[in-house]
Amino acid sequence: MVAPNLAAPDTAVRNLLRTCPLCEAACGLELTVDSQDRVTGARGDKLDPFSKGFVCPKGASFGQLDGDPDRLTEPMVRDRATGAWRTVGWAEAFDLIAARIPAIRAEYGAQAIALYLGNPNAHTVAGTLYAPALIRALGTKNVFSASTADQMPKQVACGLMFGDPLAVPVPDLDRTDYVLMLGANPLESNGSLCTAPDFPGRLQALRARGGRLIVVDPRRTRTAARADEHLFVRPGTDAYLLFGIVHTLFAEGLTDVGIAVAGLDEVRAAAAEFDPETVAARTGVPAETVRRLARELAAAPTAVVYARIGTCTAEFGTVTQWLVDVINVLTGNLDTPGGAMFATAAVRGIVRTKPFRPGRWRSRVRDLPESMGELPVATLIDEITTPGDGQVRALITAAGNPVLSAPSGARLDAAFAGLDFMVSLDCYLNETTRHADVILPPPRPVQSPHYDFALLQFAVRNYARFSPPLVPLGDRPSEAAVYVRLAAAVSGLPHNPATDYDPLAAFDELVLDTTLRQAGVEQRRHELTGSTSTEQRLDLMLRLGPYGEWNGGHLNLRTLLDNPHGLDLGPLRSRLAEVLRTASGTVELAPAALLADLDRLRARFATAPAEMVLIGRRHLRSNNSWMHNAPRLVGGTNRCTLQIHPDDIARLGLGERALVKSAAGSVTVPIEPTDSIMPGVVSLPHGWGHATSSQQVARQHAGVNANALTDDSVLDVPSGNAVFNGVPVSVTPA
Ligand SMILES: Nc1nc2c(c(=O)[nH]1)N[C@H]1C(S)=C(S)[C@@H](COP(=O)(O)OP(=O)(O)OC[C@H]3O[C@@H](n4cnc5c(=O)[nH]c(N)nc54)[C@H](O)[C@@H]3O)O[C@H]1N2
Ligand SMILES: Nc1nc2c(c(=O)[nH]1)N[C@H]1C(S)=C(S)[C@@H](COP(=O)(O)OP(=O)(O)OC[C@H]3O[C@@H](n4cnc5c(=O)[nH]c(N)nc54)[C@H](O)[C@@H]3O)O[C@H]1N2
Ligand code: SF4
Ligand SMILES: [Mo]
Repeated sequence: MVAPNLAAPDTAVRNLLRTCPLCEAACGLELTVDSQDRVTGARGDKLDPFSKGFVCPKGASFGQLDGDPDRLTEPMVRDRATGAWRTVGWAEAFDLIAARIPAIRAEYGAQAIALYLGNPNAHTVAGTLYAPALIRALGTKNVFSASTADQMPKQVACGLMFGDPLAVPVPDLDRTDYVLMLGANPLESNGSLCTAPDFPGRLQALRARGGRLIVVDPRRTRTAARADEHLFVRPGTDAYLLFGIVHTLFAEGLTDVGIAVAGLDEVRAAAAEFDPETVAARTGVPAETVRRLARELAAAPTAVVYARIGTCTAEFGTVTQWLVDVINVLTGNLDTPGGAMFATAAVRGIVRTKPFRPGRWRSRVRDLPESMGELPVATLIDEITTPGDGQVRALITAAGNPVLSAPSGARLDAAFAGLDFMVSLDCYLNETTRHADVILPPPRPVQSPHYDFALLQFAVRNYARFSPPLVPLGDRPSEAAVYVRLAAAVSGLPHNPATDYDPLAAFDELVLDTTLRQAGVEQRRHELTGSTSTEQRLDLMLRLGPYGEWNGGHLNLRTLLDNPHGLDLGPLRSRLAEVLRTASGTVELAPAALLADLDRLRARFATAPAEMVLIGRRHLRSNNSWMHNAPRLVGGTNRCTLQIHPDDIARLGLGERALVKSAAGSVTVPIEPTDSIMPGVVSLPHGWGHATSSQQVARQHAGVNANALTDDSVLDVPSGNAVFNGVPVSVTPA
């Protein structure tokens, strides 16, 4: 054995900068990369003007996630007869797909092929810029994504109120005096639809400057424990609570609407029946508290209501999200500093000319409405298992794990086994991708470029940062190239590169041409820079954006490359007139589609609440289903347990494990007694249930699939969103 020469420094070790792609906070990271291109360390980038050195345990484990030995490095093909996997070359993998998908479409039509796009697509350049090419190529209405298991209620509510589902106002965290937060736990999640690195620090700063934080949650979470006040609320009843606040604002003459709105009288009328006394019995929040919240929101110099996943993935998700912004409007806090504001990202989102309209088409089996080009993921199972014209026979999943994340997860597991053909674009062989015929692995994050096209639209401060790939790709295709080649393969177009043909560059050239022409700047094509066609597209979008060089500003790709720690673009600014796309040209305070959902809300009010309901939970060292394979992130408090109040344990005579049953299924799970949860409520984290995964570490901490319990037959009607919180269950000794 040769002793390592410790005296000679490894000159190939370098510190490199990159945005963290692991959650919505978009923190700057400083990575240590060794001579073998392995990431051996990750710290917060102190010079990032937005995250200022903040890092969480996931970001600090970037190296373990990036270098996970279970990550797939080559395409995998499954032999259907034996179930055995073999690795194949890229050309062969795409040839196989090209041989099957077009044939299935020719025989059964375009609807026979479904697409599911998972959450990490929101965190990759490939998912944002190139997944749309695959959607277009497939031409199917059966497009599903994690959005209808997540934020679609917010987008539908904003679409109806502001005319644009991407116009989502965010709390102006750094300037507000008062935050009423419902169904969010940013101390664990670091926030969502609110890009705010070091969310915990920002909340601490709010309180330090004399502001107040009120948290409404059925659990006393870490966020609640740090708030000025925590209010326990019965799961699924936030709409009643918010209506109680709206009622009080009108009843006590506390409204102060400083902007042009339509529908004020209709909102007042809708809130009339939900007086604080009436709603208190249902929500568990006393009437006097509801009144006080209304008065405090109205009296605070600036205030904002912010509600997230606990209120979105609930039976009245869209109505709740609507009421959040109704209150922001009624208290004069929409589009004003310290209130709920719209970010001005350096790259524009999709520019919409007509008002948002949901339900342009409907799902085949359950007749559920499309929103933003997608059908509710809760009905993917029905489309696969219900025979008839248009039945889904082939599926492509990209960066998604619906077996663990969709409401019908456990049933999807069985349904996927019955598909004629399945392709997964994914870095792991896991609970979902094990059903694929072909798995196409993306490169490691450190080999991929990063720009937060989506998340910076929801940032609490205007900011931009670009990270080029830090480690060469070698002979693997980028994830962008995989998307484009997949799109070509399913279309029967040339999908493999040749000496004179690069599918990715050809696609980008087309996009560049079209965009240049539409913007009337074809003659400036030569000014674009970028070492890849993807970078040239980013350069063009930056130049045409609100701060862009071709738009009276200074920003282009070069500016971002010259500022590798990121660029601060200033505090949020009022810009409602720019974002509004409603027919009336004003904020629609009482959209007909939402008023129409109130009958359902009233009907639920008239029925007795379930005795015991299930809610979800997130842990700091976890992210949905796919980070349980990093040894640093599993174990300790990050475990799949059922949180339950000691009174319920005594009442139900529970021991160490419990059998939890819902209308959809059952699981047996260890219980975790805690008085931080309301009696009558139990909480189970999602993303577990790894018994069938090929991820070695995850399998040792398998846990159970919470989505064996969530019921795909119950939906938030206006958005079709899945319901994960407030699921009626029974809990008995196991
Ligand atoms: N019960 C319950 N269910 C829930 C929720 C809940 O609160 N409770 N939350 C919902 C929410 S908010 C969400 S967002 C969804 C998430 O739903 P999904 O997106 O379906 O689930 P993830 O666990 O995020 O799966 C991500 C997949 O992408 C792969 N992956 C990771 N990085 C990359 C990459 O860079 N490229 C590619 N191609 N693949 C990658 C991983 O291996 C994994 O298979 O779950 C939803 N499900
Ligand atoms: N560490 C970690 N970070 C993550 C993720 C993760 O899995 N782990 N996932 C990422 C993703 S995809 C998302 S979408 C975001 C989500 O980010 P958040 O919205 O902050 O999500 P959670 O941390 O699940 O917090 C939701 C809270 O809602 C509460 N709740 C449940 N039901 C109700 C209800 O009916 N009413 C009210 N008022 N509260 C309720 C729960 O007790 C919980 O505390 O987090 C992201 N960040
Ligand atoms: S908070 Fe999110 S973005 Fe920041 S380091 Fe953690 S995982 Fe990464
Ligand atoms: Mo999410």
